[in-house]
Amino acid sequence: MCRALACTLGEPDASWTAAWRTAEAAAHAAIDEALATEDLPSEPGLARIVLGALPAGSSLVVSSSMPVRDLEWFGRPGADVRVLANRGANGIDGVVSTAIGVAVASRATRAATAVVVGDVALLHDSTALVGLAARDLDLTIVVVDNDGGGIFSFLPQAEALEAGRFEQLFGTPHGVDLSVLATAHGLLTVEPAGADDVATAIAACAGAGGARLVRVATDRGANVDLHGRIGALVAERVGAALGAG
Ligand SMILES: Cc1ncc(C[n+]2csc(CCOP(=O)(O)OP(=O)(O)O)c2C)c(N)n1
Ligand SMILES: [Mg+2]
Repeated sequence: MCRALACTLGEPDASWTAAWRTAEAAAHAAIDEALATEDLPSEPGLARIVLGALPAGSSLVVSSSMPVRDLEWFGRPGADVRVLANRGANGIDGVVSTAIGVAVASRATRAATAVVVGDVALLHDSTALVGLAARDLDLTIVVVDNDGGGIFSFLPQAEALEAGRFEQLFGTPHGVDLSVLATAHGLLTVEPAGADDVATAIAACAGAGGARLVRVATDRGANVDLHGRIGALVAERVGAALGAG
């Protein structure tokens, strides 16, 4: 169909393509600029660096909810990493199991596997951790721990409900110490303290062999604000770049 369309439509309009490239470059520069002042680990910041932190030839599984959205919005393109996702039966089920399956399938080539998963999705599939440490796998579990379902803070009910009721029904904080959970299953764990430490931690784990957990602690409210700031700066810079072009 694409070939047929190309024949019918003829040569693409070079200025149209160039405008998209200009917008893309302006958006990437704006994302970098907005993240440059973030000292603490952030969800967009993690999405921005994760592909580049993995060894070439790795696989990355991204969980439903915010991880897959953040990777699409903020991930820096160009890395030699295979990206996979599994919606499961309902969205956040079976994410760790999926990553273990990918790691098993990658064993023959010794390629590393990583998964970026939310805290609720990890807890939903925590029985996948049973016996994991004893398996000959290269798997890095990067858990974005915002103590609940961060995606719901972007939805209208975050404003419409009284805060306590929203937390009870949507935020669902659980207070589980995920590093202790991983340690209980014999996994090595690391908790990067600063924004710049996240890439270092992932790079140190991926390809090192074994199953490891990197816990990236974030805040649901601050995450909504940061998404808003990045979006506003991207809109401003893309508008300016296209207006100027
Ligand atoms: C099996 C299943 N149960 C519940 C849901 C509804 N749901 C969608 S996103 C979400 C919260 C996920 O939280 P987390 O994994 O921590 O990711 P975050 O939203 O914080 O990025 C829930 C409960 C679902 N999609 N699938
Ligand atoms: Mg969460």
